[in-house]
Amino acid sequence: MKNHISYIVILLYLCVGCTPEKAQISIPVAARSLIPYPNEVIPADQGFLIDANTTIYAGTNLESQAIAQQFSSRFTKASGITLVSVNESKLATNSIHFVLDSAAKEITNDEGYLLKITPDRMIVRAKAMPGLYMGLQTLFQLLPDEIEPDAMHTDIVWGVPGVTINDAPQYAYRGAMLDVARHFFSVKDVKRYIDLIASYKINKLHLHLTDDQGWRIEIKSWPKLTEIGGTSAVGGDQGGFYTQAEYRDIVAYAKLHHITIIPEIDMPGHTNAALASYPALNCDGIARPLYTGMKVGFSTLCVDKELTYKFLDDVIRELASLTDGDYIHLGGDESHVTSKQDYNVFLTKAQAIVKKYGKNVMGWEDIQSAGISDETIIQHWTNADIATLGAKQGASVVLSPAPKTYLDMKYSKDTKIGLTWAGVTPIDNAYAWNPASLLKDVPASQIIGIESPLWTETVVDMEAIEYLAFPRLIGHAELGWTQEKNRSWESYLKRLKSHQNRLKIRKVNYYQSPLLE
Ligand code: TNX
Repeated sequence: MKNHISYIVILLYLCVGCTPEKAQISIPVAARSLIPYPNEVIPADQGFLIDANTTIYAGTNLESQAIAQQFSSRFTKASGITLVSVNESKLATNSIHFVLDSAAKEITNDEGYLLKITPDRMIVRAKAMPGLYMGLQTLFQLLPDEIEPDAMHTDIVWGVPGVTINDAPQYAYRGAMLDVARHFFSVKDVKRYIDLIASYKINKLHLHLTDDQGWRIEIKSWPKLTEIGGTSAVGGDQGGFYTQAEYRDIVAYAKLHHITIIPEIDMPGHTNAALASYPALNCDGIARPLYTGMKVGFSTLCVDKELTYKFLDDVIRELASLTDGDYIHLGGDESHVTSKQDYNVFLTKAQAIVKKYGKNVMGWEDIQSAGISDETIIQHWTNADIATLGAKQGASVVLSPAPKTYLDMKYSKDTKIGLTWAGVTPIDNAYAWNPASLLKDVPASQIIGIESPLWTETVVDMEAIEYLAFPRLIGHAELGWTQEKNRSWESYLKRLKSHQNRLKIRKVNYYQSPLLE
């Protein structure tokens, strides 16, 4: 492993006339790999050294105190040094500050932040909590790699480059999607995924909760959905589901990481697990057998039955009560055995139910045919013309073009897991595209972000999730956050190469692409 520390100039000397015994440190900011790259990075000569006398300030605001606490506890775990925490805002030297300032004029966005590192202090300033959290992630990236959890290193000089960073995201929606239906993943796995994606400022986690192969969320008024439909998975592998308490735990954990969970109940197709659980949901009243294959497009809810809408109402009511975000995802893809007319009737009714429970609709681009409102988010995955028709109705668009963002596509033909229907996606291909110009006839203002789906037909455990997601998802995080003028494959590749060390420390089973050699 190449050690990039070797080219960092660290000057440690005692500064005459400064705070007694505080050493000075000089580290070029370029020696730290910032991903996603911030809007504005102004390097300074002298940096900050965290030592046993460093104090940490978060004012009287409980939320910013919680951010300071996150910094301290991770720092203590990594260094063995306990930072003294002070809840008043005195600008002492040798101090770290987390400042929530709703009047800060230089910060234009709730997720934006200012970070200033001088020899005397490090200040992260934001006008809202999401910005303070995003600034914290950047601060971690400015510390030595050993700040990554979980081992303790007592021999590290905890130097931070001198720099002023003024940052804010390009897109409000920066998402990852995990398909927990084809294979089920435990709460622990989902939390690990949340930990990892939060570091790259991803702020949405879309959970694909139901599909032909499994129903993964407890619905108390329809218990057989999980008692029966929760038991299967692709390949006859073990099924599973989240109780509502477990799901709430995921939502709360995500919230701590400033990530909103977007739940998806895919319909009217991709519903075999529900059709196997309740015979009455089928038009012929006969339960379908559980399905463990990988084909898509063979199932449909019964559009003409009143019971279908009672079912939907119950499912969406319960799901809405578990959802703290504004959106419920209705799927709507690949309903190949539903007639076009039935599909549109069904989705019109389903959208009204989502509205009735106070949420907005998100759906795959296909749902536009039913008529959608301008509060809808459509997710582009395969057909630019269809997505464009959705945008023409005023909807916002999240981009998940399969050849670029589908994390289940193989890296190369030799990749052992994954699919190839949208091609193979090496790491440069996943990065090198511009969200603003992907859909020629959609105004840039309607593109609200990008999302990277990980479908799990071939993905059976956390190692496999990490292998397919990393490092491609890191590149997508940069596409979602960083302005185009600050992005280039060359710059990103250089940063990613040295960032690998952090993935290793975190024991992420990432794909060591030949491009990283
Ligand atoms: C297409 S993307 C699907 C999924 C599959 C995926 C596999 C979409 C809306 N539908 O049902 O799992 O391809 O890559």
